[in-house]
Amino acid sequence: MHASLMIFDDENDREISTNYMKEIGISFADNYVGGVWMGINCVGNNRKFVASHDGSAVPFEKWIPGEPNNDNGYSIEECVTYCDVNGYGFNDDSCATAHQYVCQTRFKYY
Ligand SMILES: [Ca+2]
Repeated sequence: MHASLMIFDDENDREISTNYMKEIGISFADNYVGGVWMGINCVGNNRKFVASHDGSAVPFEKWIPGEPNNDNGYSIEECVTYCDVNGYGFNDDSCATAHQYVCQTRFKYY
């Protein structure tokens, strides 16, 4: 199937994908808690966030103001969620946290 966790190609893709996620019932409840995993992380990459499926540059980023913050040093945050905070955006979060997820099967930049 060649599926990976979702990544947004651009702002238009972000808007379309956000509307789709709402349509299929993803609630985005409780701000950071209701975030959805994205196919972006910096595991083993010294805080440089890349596409998790192939390590390539992330085509589009929209971080929540103040993020990524690595939990201000209280824990390690190397994975990324998409949250309904400040008009939707990315948060770096602990990879061990449980979150909803959405996969995509094709990438625009292939
Ligand atoms: Ca964070």
